[in-house]
Amino acid sequence: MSTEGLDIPMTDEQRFIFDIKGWICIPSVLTKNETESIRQHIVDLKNNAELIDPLDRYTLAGPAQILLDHPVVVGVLREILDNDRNDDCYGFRCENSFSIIRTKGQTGLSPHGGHWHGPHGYRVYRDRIYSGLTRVVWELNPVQPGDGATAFISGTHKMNFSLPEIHTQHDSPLLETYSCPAGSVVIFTENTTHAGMTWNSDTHDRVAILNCYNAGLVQYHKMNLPYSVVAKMPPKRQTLFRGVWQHDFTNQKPNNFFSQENMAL
Ligand SMILES: O=C(O)CCC(=O)C(=O)O
Repeated sequence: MSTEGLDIPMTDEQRFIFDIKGWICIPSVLTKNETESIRQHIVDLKNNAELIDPLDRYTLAGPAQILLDHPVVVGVLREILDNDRNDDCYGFRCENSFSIIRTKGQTGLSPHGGHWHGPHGYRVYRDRIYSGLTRVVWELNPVQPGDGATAFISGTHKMNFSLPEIHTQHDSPLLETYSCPAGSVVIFTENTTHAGMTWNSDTHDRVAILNCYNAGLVQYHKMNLPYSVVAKMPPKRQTLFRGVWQHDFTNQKPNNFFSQENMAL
């Protein structure tokens, strides 16, 4: 079913789980066709990039562009990062995107996480989550139990003591992960300790896109994205890449638009 134009708010259960664990998995978000074309885009980026239009040679472009403000992700990010500034401008911003193609035996980073106290940190204030630096993982192939996708030490986004050395390794018994069909999404605050586990599937690679978001007035990653890539997007999606400031008092202008001059660095 196409979800274009739909408003899909975060559910109370999703909010509860996100707050207690620091991450949620929402299964079967994409259609089969969407999943297949986006997975092919990621595989082509790796193997045949020269055949792709240069402006689409990004993990957030081409068919993967729709993931940036997929209604399921927007519904969650509005609740945990920022509400829309108005009907035409998102409150949160996108600030990084990369993909993973992981074959059997390949491993990602060992357990790490931000645990920041500043604007990138996780907090709850007056019934509202402020997730800080937030990652959205799109699994484009099935993840079966034991395959080994991203794993988390749930609850560490609110931990009060340093992570013991023993839990900074991939064999920490506290790491927990998910299984899900292709086309599912996992959203986590980067304050939760997380790791890229060894991929174990005999039948297929792990193929995933990992997009990163933040509240409107904070930036962690330097984006280095050409203007022409963003210019190909619909206007509201472009506002995910606007500059990081609130109000221009000289010109009496709030920051609720994207332009070549108003693009995050
Ligand atoms: O490789 C993975 O599955 C996790 C990616 C990761 O560690 C990160 O986004 O910081």
